[in-house]
This record gives sequence, structure tokens and C-alpha cells, in this order.
Amino acid sequence: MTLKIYGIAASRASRPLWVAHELGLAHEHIPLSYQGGATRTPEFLALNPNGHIPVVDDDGVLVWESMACALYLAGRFQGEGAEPLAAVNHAEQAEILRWSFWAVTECEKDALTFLMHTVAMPEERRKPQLAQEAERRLLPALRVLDQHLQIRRFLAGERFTVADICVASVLAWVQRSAELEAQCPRVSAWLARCLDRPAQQQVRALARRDSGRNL
Ligand SMILES: N[C@@H](CCC(=O)N[C@@H](CS)C(=O)NCC(=O)O)C(=O)O
Repeated sequence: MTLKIYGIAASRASRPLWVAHELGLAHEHIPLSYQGGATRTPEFLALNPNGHIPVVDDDGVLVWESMACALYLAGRFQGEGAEPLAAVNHAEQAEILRWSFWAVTECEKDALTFLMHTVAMPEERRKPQLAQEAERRLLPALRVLDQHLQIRRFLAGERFTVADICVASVLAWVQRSAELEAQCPRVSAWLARCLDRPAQQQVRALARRDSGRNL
């Protein structure tokens, strides 16, 4: 198998895995955990010197950074009989790039704080105030996306693309936010549509198998 995806599905490896499942790509999944030292071995550091999952190894071409992995796979492969996830024109490419970078720079940190302090960490370590503050900081950005979705079903073009995967992968962490549902109903509905997709369900099943947590 020449395409390998390293990282348990209950991690940011879910992003390239989601792309691979959408496109029906033949790949080997190596469910390496980010705990227990597996990402600090010399063998793994040769793949990603940052010591993080995910890593994509496409026949010797190494990609790390989860969004880069997702964007790379979508651009590199066309699934058999599948709609393209990558841009088919420069206007779509502009949307895909801007929303993917937007998710990482404007949303990811606060979305992770919300997730950790609502469900992901053991209850005794959670600080509800940190979750509330993160939720409040996120809302202005989420309203921008809500506005964008006023006349669209998807983020770029008229179909589901890798932009939806990149952004939904981050916003899945705030899916339980009551404020998101109340203040950004279009984001909430779009997110539910994305997370209902069969490929995403398959990745979630892998995540449950790996650890029962979905970071
Ligand atoms: N910005 C990186 C973050 C990667 C990252 O932090 N991955 C976590 C798992 S979700 C990890 O490998 N943590 C182990 C560690 O940092 O030691 C990306 O998006 O790929």
C-alpha cells in the first residue's frame, strides 16, 4: 500500500481520514496514538520532526499538519465515481484556502478549549468558565460563517468540498454549544449535514474503536 495515514482517528488524523473515506481511497491506516511516547520514537520523528499526528506518507512524499494533509489528498486524488473534493476553478480554490486557514487561525484554539472543558477532559479537571469564555470569543467568527451560508449550502462552490471537511472538523468540537445553535442556526444546520455524511460516520466509528474520544 503506497498511501499511509498515521494517527488514531480520535485525533486530528480524522481530517485526512475523512478525505480518504469520502474519495474511497485505498490506504493503510496506522492508528498511532499521541499518548504513550509513540510520536517520540526516532522512526516517527523521521516522518514528522514535530512529533505530532497526523502524517500522510504518499509513496515517500511526507505531509504533516492535518489541514495540509486533507488539502493535499483532495488535490492529489480523484476518487472513482466520487465528486471532486478539490477546487475545479480558481474561485473555488480561493474559497477553499480562505475557509481552511480561517478555521485554523480564527477558530481552532477556542474550539479545542470549549471541547476540553465541556466533554473531553475528566470532569474534575474541567473549568466551565474557560469553556464559556472560549465560546464567547468564537461567536463573532461563527457569525461570519453564518452570513456566508445565508445563500449557500456549502462553503465553496455548489457542492461539498475539502473546505467543508477542514472547517467542519474544527467546528465539530463546538457542536454541543447552545450559543452556536441559537446565534448561528445556518452554521449549526450545515455542520449537522457535514457530520451526517457516511464517510464522516465511518471515521467516527474508527475513533470510537481507537479510544472513545473524538478530538
Ligand atoms: N497543528 C497540528 C497539530 C497536531 C497535533 O497537535 N496533534 C496531536 C493529536 S490531535 C498530537 O499529535 N499530540 C501529541 C503531542 O503533541 O505530543 C495539526 O493540525 O496537525
